[in-house]
Amino acid sequence: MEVLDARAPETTRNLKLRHYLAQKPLLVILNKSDLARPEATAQWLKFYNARESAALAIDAHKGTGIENIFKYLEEGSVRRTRFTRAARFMIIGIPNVGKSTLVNRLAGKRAARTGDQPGTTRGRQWIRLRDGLELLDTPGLIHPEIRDEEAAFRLAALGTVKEKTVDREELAIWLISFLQENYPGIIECCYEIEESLRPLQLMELIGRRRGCLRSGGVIDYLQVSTMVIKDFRSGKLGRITLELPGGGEEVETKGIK
Ligand SMILES: Nc1nc2c(ncn2[C@@H]2O[C@H](COP(=O)(O)OP(=O)(O)O)[C@@H](O)[C@H]2O)c(=O)[nH]1
Ligand SMILES: [Mg+2]
Repeated sequence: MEVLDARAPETTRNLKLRHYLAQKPLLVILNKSDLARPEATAQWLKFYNARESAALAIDAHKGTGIENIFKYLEEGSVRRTRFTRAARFMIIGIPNVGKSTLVNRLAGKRAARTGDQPGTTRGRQWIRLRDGLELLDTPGLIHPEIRDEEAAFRLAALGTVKEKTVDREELAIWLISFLQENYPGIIECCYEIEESLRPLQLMELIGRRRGCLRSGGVIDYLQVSTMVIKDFRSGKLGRITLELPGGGEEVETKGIK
């Protein structure tokens, strides 16, 4: 299972994974769907399901959609490949997409931990879920692929890359202009300011409104940036998806119009 952030599925995806998996089934999980725009998530599900992978949208935090994962595992392609031992699967994804949260959700409280080999204390542990299903307890961590500048901004907005990868003030400016263009009215509504201004002017207005000031009444742009990014990540700005599937053959991505 590859866990993606539903707000930017292609950007948080590892394009080489399919190649490494060879013929093994891959289930794409669009996690944090509670923070994404529902219509956009529906488009992404259609996009992935029409291609090589099955895809499901979930909210691992609240547990929404977890039953569908079990349904897929029990009835889907995993079952059709005749196996003589438990079907084993693992969770893979870039940092912060919710892998650990999902492991805990799937394992629940009653999960039995079973060592890979008796007597070994180190090494991997398999968590027995339901009949014939075992989950590797440690999710596979993969590095995000930073394909271009826009992707870097999306990854940074989602908190999946190290803070120093993208300048925080530049990120806030990118986020504000993305929202102005694709989600008109959101800034105006959330910060109670007129939004048809340049992003930097909006930052100043937000700073004044929210009291992000340094001594002498100077706007603290870093503080404003931190707040805007936090408001996006926590869902305070609403349900926002950062990219939609492109129309062409190629897996291209674009903003929401
Ligand atoms: N809103 C929301 N937050 C989530 C969801 N899944 C995980 N999180 C949060 O995202 C953050 C990262 O989750 P974690 O499981 O540690 O990600 P990991 O780095 O991939 O293991 C944590 O603060 C989680 O509570 C979800 O479906 N919705
Ligand atoms: Mg983790």
